[in-house]
Amino acid sequence: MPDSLTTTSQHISQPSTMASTKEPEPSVTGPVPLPFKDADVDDDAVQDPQLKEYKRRASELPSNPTRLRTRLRCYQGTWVLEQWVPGIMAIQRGFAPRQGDVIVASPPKCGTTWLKALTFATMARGVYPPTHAAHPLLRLNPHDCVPFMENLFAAGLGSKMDALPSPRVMATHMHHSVLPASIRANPECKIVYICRDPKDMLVSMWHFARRLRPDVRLLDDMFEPACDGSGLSGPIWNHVLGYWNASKASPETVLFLRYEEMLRDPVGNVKKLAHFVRQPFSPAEEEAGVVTDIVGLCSFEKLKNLEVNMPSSDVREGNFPKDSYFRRGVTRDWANHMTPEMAARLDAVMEEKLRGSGLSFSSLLRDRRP
Ligand code: PAP
Repeated sequence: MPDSLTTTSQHISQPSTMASTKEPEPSVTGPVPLPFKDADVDDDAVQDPQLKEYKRRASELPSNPTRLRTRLRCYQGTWVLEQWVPGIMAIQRGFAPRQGDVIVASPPKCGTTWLKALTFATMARGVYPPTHAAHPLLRLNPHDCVPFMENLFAAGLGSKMDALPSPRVMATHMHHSVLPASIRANPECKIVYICRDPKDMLVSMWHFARRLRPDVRLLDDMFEPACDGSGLSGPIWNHVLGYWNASKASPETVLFLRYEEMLRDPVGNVKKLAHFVRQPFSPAEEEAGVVTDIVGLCSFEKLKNLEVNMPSSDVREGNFPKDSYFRRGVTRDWANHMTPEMAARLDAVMEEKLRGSGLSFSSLLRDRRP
């Protein structure tokens, strides 16, 4: 962390001091940019017999052949990338949350990158004010500020989380039902969830997958599995419902956000987020424009045009280029790629599955992003 950034802003409401099951580092305030890459593999750790056993068990789960980079496996009723399964098993067995932890949860392609950036920028603003010339989000992709738990634990790097100062921010695509009880039944470990119209999620996922596999087809490889529940992170209705119901039962531990609403009112939603993570903006901060500065720093246009997120930047063999996380950033792009029949069918599936929950994707407002 640069020395020039270590003083805490006078205006900021600090998170309440809390006792924890695992004592946080007292001297440094999190979250901090990651001193590791969550996709880096620790060769010693992957020789760990426990991880090898998880991989063996993953290979025996029901599978769904896809044109994606790896096959999907059905684990505890959820369809996940095979490479994530050992990570999920390791999280279920050994993740030790701390009080103050914040988990960014989402199905893939629903605004994870954006929410990671907003959560990081909001929670780290005492150390890294959003207008600071050396803000980590100006030199790092948001995925390098907030670790993806499944990859980290699958690579045998879960213990690296222990070295991060509190409060920590981490991310997952796991269904709520698959989270370990240490997270699910822990009022001190907060979950910020984001979802999106499944039609836009699918179109986004299709474009993303095509960056590495141009032969992936929207209809056969994405749409049909989404409708029958066997697509990536499916059944998507269960993914959404799990967090929706949890947010209703425990609004102080699960914040349920929607991509379309975030586009419509980013400032209002960032205030909601800050309040939820116990770092509400003070009147002085609001007066000083800190909320709009955070929204601006994390905006699609700002992040997409940073050198670090350009197509050529930091592409490792077989990995997605950073610019693939910033495509269009709008709602209703599905209309450019799906037939009206496809849209009506997926809408009908979702309506039926969500009926009675109070949640619906049919009445979404049009994008009014400033
Ligand atoms: P991930 O699950 O692989 O991390 P995720 O970030 O959830 O992906 O989804 C990417 C989508 O979020 C892209 O949508 P699109 O394909 O429909 O364009 C991407 O453009 C959008 N996105 C990324 N960053 C932002 C942002 N700052 N503001 C709004 N949308 C964003």
